[in-house]
Amino acid sequence: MNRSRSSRDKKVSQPPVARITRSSRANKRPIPADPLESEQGPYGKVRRKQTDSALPQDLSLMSVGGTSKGKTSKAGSVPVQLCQSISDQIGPSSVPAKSFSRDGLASVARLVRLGRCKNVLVVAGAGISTPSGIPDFRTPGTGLYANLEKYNIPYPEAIFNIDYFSNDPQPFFSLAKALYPGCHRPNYIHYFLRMLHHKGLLLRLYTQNIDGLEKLCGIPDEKLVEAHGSFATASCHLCYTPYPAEEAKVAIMNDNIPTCSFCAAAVKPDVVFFGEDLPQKYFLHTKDFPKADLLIVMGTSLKIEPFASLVNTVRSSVPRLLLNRHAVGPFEKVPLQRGDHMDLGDLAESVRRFAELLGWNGEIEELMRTQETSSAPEMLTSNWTNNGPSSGTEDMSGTSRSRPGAQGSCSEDNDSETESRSSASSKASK
Ligand code: CNA
Repeated sequence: MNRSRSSRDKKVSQPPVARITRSSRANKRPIPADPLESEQGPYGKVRRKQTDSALPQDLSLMSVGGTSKGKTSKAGSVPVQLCQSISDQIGPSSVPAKSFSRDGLASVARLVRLGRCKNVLVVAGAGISTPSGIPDFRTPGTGLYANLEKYNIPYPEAIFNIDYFSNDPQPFFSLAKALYPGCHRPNYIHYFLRMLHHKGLLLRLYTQNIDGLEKLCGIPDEKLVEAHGSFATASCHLCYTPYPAEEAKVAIMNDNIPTCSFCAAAVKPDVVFFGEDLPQKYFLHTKDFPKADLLIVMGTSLKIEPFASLVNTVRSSVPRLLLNRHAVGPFEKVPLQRGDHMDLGDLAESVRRFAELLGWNGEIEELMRTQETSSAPEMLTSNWTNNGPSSGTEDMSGTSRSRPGAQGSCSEDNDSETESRSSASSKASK
């Protein structure tokens, strides 16, 4: 079909695509930066001919046990692979939650109220959507990885592995039926983020989530980086020929495999699998993180690279706030670095308390009421399972693959985004 061929032809004339793939392996050594291989990409400096899965700057900062903010780890002495395995063995930090509560939130809320934080970056994960009824990956008992027996796969991550999908797309499609947006609504946490934008403070929200709830609550496209893709578009997993997302959804929901009209391979939603490239929009991080004056990390185990290393790329003077059930990434290091704060426990409760300290709670509740009463569709029955033991380990193998073109577009200089309630509401209800 012409559409396919022309899309292929276009790919040939496109500038080289940066290769940065999703992986939870933290054991890759940094590649020395070669300035000759760098070029100015659409979203900042990107590497050509990259042979590994993450930007050198990401890799050089990578350490599961924690590194200095904005500084290269001297971990030459401790192999990163070792850090990973130790961290995995000890699991969630044993740092007592109470010792960090309130003070951290109050300090950061004070900074925001004083007007010191006008370029806030948020790094989010599956934990922001668990209150909406969507399980995360790793929470023991309820996480997806604990409930994968029914998919008949050799190890949990196989379900998101592109090579495995190539051989057998069925396990992912079974899961996708439950993951497709439409069954779930944004919760208070999403609306808190929306309020951050409404107040003109959100520089960008980097999310690993694929549930689309950030968009659904009204956070505009240009403020959002869906680093692991989404169900909003679909394409051939082999030749990347685009495929109508709605048709793909109908096929998957009816237990059919959508196939590419160009090469007949299986089509999948543009969710980033292990071994696949991250969307080009992800490269906004090279401009955003040096600009940030506050980083909020919420609901993520920081186990998936290169996303996890983002938190180490803000300037060392920038305060970082972790809101999560337990300490993760650089926040596992005791004592915390100066400028780092945590509020450990239930995320929805922490965010509500944070909003109260900021004096935003009433506004958020009203926004939520307006939005959810006007736009909530009939809730569909959720397919989430909720049984079985936790599995645990990570083994991410996968061949790096290059996905041509960026997903969506974004504007870089849309920093004055304070919007009126009515315009915010009308956007969100679309
Ligand atoms: P993860 O590894 O499962 O970590 C989630 C983190 O959130 C854990 O540290 C939990 O303890 C914490 N958490 C969960 N619920 C709460 C809560 N109510 N209060 C406080 N803390 C909580 O998930 P990550 O996001 O770190 O891993 C990235 C993966 C998950 C991405 O690639 C996603 O595509 C993938 N994922 C996304 C969704 C979604 O879109 N909603 C769901 C499941 C998995």
